[in-house]
Amino acid sequence: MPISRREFVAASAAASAQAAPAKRPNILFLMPDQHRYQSVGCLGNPQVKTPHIDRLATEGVILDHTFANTPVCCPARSVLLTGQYCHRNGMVANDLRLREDSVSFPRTLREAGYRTGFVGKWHLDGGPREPGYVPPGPRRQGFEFWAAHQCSHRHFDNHYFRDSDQPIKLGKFEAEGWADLGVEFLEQTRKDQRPFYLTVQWGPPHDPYKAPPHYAQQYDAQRIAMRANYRPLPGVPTSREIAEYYGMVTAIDDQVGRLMKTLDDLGLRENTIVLYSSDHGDMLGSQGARLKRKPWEESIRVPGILRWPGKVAPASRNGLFFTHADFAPTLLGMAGVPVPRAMQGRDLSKPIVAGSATGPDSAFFQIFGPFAGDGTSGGWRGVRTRTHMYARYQNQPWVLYDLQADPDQQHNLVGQPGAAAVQAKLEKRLQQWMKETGDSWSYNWTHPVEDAGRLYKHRTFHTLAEYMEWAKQNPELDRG
Ligand SMILES: [Ca+2]
Repeated sequence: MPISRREFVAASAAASAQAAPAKRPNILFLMPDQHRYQSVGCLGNPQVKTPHIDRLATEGVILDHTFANTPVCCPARSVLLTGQYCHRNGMVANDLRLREDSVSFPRTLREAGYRTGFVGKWHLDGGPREPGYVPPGPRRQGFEFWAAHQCSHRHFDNHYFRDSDQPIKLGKFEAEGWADLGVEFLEQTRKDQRPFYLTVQWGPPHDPYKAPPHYAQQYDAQRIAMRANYRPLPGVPTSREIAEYYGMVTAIDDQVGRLMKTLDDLGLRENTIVLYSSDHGDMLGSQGARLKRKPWEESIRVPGILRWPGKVAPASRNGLFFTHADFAPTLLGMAGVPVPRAMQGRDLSKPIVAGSATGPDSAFFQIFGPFAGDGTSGGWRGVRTRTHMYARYQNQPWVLYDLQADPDQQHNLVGQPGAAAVQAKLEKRLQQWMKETGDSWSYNWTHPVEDAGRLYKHRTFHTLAEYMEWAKQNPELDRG
């Protein structure tokens, strides 16, 4: 039977009064690629089988307003790592290289005595994605243990690197293969007593939409209930592909269970913070759209489930806005490690532990340029409050939704007389976000740099300006 928050706090206080000074908590951050909020059992979709993630939620807190500020891969990962918005850390386009001197919370944790480990898809190194080796040193941004690939979508046939440029076959579907390496890192705690930060960053359920048969067979495409805003336009995923996506989610879920069991077996459960989230969602045909970079819930909203035994009340829910920019400062706050001043996000560890929703009044979103590959026509900025979502291009407002009356975002209120007052208010809040974070429309770009791999196929760039200069000098190569 669930205990009340009051009983829980009283019991924890009594326990901590007798305890010796606590060792810093370990942190385990689990992050599949492209796992949207709407495709988790405990987050309101009973069609998707996620028993282990659901259990994590009953043992911890659901942070159900967790959002990706820039809902696309490299930018999102850069925000998570640096606690800075993309225009500040430089990762305004997919496949740039994150500056080697970036502020990075794994580096901060390492300096504070943590053992740090990265397993999975890195995607912060820019340049050609294959073979995918990132050498030891500053390009690893503070990670000590390394078993990773820069970026590959070969989920059944991936390879990885440790500290040499010799590729090692993963030999399994990524869900299990990367988890094997996570287990290896965790088992090293038997010999290494330092507190740790480990992150396992899976490629699935990112497309291609294909799960191992055992998982795919758990879903009947004929019986998938499509979201109310699903529109079967050409090129969007079918129910068959959504069934495969769910299969990949369940494959990840099994490995979440395995990693949780490993924590238990090693006696690490009590002093380990576990956070489950994703870099962005997947439209999967909602709004007739595919993939991400969109201002709609299926793209921006991601799972946020955090377990911290004795600190965060089990089976609780907290609706505070928790965006990617807040992850690094919040985890540092939980670890008791000072947050570097260069970070822009907020340390929300106190309200999360207190079960309070006091925090930012809204979430801020930025996309800086077009990508024909998923139908994104250009850069936009957005703000989401508890009641509304608003986004605009530089030259005109784009979408405005009343999320209470229209949670599926099917009635765009932009420019409607009845919505003028709320639109003006959101416009003002958006401008405030841009000003507060140092953003400006001048960070946008229009050249199709993200299409056909232009930005990474031939060489590595840290900035758009560097790339544009190269493209001018090499027009024959810059055809994608
Ligand atoms: Ca991604």
